[in-house]
Amino acid sequence: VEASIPEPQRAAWSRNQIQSFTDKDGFEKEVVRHVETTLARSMFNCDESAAYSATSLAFRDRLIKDWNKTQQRQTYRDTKRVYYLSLEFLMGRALDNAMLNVGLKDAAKGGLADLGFRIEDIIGQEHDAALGNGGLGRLAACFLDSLASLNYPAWGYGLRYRYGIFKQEIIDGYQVEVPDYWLDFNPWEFPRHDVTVDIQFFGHVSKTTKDDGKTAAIWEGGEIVQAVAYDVPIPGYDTPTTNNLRLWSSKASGGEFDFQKFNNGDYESSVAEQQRAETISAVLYPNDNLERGKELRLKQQYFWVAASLYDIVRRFKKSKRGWNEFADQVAIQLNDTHPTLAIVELQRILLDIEGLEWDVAWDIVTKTFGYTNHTVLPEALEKWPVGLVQYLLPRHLQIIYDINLYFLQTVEKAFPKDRDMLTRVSIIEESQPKMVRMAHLAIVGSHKVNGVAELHSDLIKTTIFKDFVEVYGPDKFTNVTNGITPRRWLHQANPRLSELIASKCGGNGFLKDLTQLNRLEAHAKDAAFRREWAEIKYANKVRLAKHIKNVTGVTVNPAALFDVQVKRIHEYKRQQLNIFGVIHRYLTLKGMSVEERKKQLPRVSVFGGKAAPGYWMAKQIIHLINAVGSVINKDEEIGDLLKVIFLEDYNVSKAEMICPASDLSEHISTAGTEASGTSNMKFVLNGGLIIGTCDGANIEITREIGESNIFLFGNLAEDVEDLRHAHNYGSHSIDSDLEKVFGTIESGTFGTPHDFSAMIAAVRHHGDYYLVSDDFHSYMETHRLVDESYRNQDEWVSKCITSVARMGFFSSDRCINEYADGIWNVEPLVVQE
Ligand code: 7GP
Repeated sequence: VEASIPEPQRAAWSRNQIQSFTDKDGFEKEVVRHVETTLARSMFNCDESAAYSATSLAFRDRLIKDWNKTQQRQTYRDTKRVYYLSLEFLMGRALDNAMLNVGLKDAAKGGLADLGFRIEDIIGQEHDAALGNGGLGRLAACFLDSLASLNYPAWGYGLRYRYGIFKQEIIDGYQVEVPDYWLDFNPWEFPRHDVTVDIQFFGHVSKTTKDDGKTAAIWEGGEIVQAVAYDVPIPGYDTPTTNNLRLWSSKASGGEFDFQKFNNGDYESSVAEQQRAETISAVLYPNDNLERGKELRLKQQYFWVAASLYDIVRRFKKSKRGWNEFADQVAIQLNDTHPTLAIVELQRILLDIEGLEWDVAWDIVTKTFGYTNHTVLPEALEKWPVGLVQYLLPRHLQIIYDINLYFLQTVEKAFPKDRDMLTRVSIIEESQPKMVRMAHLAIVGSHKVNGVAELHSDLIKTTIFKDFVEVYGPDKFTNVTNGITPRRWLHQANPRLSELIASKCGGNGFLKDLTQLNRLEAHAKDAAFRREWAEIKYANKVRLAKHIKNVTGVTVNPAALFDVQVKRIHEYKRQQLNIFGVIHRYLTLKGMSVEERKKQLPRVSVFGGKAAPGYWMAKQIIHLINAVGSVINKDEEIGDLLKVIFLEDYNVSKAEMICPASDLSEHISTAGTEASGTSNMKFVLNGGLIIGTCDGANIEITREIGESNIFLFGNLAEDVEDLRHAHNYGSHSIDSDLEKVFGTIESGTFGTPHDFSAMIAAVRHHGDYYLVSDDFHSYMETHRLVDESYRNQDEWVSKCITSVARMGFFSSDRCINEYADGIWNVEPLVVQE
């Protein structure tokens, strides 16, 4: 029961609120107060770690006030809210972002300097919040930033993993995984021990007859696990709006122990039960673009979805509105199929608990949900064995069967004689064992389905979801091209470039309206501006070179062309194509006379990215990159002309250092496989050019910045099918330059050839599924053009400036506005203060 407080009292309290600091002196006082009270230390032994803690706590206090006001305002106005359900939020560090978004980084910088610290060192103390694998999780984080910055009433819902994505160490050239325990001290989360939800698993379903004579299902028995909320404030940029990211943590429902067992002397099993419950939110599954059907993963999904829906429904009920208004008040976006059980859970709540009729309930459900697909790779499409769902969630399986029954009835009416159609679109795959197809369930239970770049959205309509376009018509399917937040990926990652841009764009307005970057275009040919621009790029490269020296011991020349490929290691992303290309470059250099060599352009090839622990081929690729580096980097004949670097443990905070330092970045997936890509946008926004295939968002980037500012190569998506077919059924001859590369590897130049034989066999003998050989020649030719182009620095820098000027479209703000208009039907809640 909430205390009811008389209005005059409330008003008095809000007048007397403790004021937030607004300048350097105020900030310093807060830091000292936190060091001496919250941390119980003295300023005399305040080290960097304590200074980080106190600085974070000072900013956290500010955020929490804005957060409270935002929540009050949203509750009071009672407008429609968006809920973004994502199993991954790859947030990175929070402090720098908080300082910039509230506009007090300079105050903090000065204050910390007075106390004897450099702000970069303090920022560097923070552990990344790495609750995600790659693109999908980072997109969710960019969306949260945009939602808050644009004042949308929005919540994120996810899991509070005790272990985020593993830390990667490279030992003797091999990836070694180390657990990422990140919660030692996390000032950015607020445990809400009063916000808990009991989540049921297992058990059985029985039927009862209600007063009105109708039957209802009751799900009973099984076990209960408790979900506890942890809230993370999400500050908008240059606005008081501070939204909430709610992460659920699992806990045994009996409190600390099962006391009965404990008192009976069965101490071990009472502790075991607690541990079993805590296991649910213990660890993030480390696969990117791959689903492996583990029982614990399904438990995670239901646990998170059920807790989130309970919370959403509870909040809706407070408004005392009728169910017919639910979809006018609530929009839920499914970040891929991981939260698809939310569709079934809402139908269950409306049907079994709230007593609505099936059709009425189902109408509400489909109006509420939207589904975003992030990949067409077949190995990533989620399917769960019917038996497993039955065992874990017996009532949900019944509802899934009913959803399928009614859906197939409508399909049958529309396609009377087409049995195959029914088999193809069915939510249940009639295989051995039978499977629940989550993507089909997500489509049937949503009012909109979107892809994440134009090509990808076209591909889902013509391949994996083709039948559904026939069933529902094309309007259910739409495109929302991905975007990135310019706050983190330009202003925070590249402060000097951001400042230079501001000086030509009439201030910082471009950070909220990225299309204002077009004002730069006029300066692309201005020699003085180009010089400043190039100087910043050089400084960023010097910083990266220092980091490379620190962590690998290799000296690289900052004047060389920095060629970067950082992303998850995956055959479809083709790091193997890149490293084969590097070997070819090495062979070419070795074949030259000393005189000829002198004319060549020095290059540094930088790689970074994690391989899923069970992805053997990806680990081989990492090993080859490291093996090649250890030979080339020691070759005195080659010297600065070529260096190969593998940066271990690529993550968000490292990306913030790497993106601003690249001259060229590689986005070279086999056409049709990379749904969008988002790092392509980050690199161009930071004044680098890209080499890439006609895939994902590369296509739209080309359209925006112009063909002459991008290095495209390779086969087109429409030809991939035929080429694969030809490899398998016709003759398949390998590119002759690539054969030379293979020969070199096989001769033992980079260590035991057997270590790399599977990578070569994949191209030579197993159908070259990713078209490495088909694209090799065009890839090498295009790299030659890159070298040629880089020689003319004036023109190169002009291209970079022009490209940045034309990147306005790729802000996640534009993207979020498209979701808001086209899918969620929500409005921003403008703040008057
Ligand atoms: C990724 C896509 O691979 C990437 O192209 C896209 O930019 C990103 O999503 C954001 O839309 N997909 C995943 O990370 C993933 O795991 C399978 O998808 C669910």
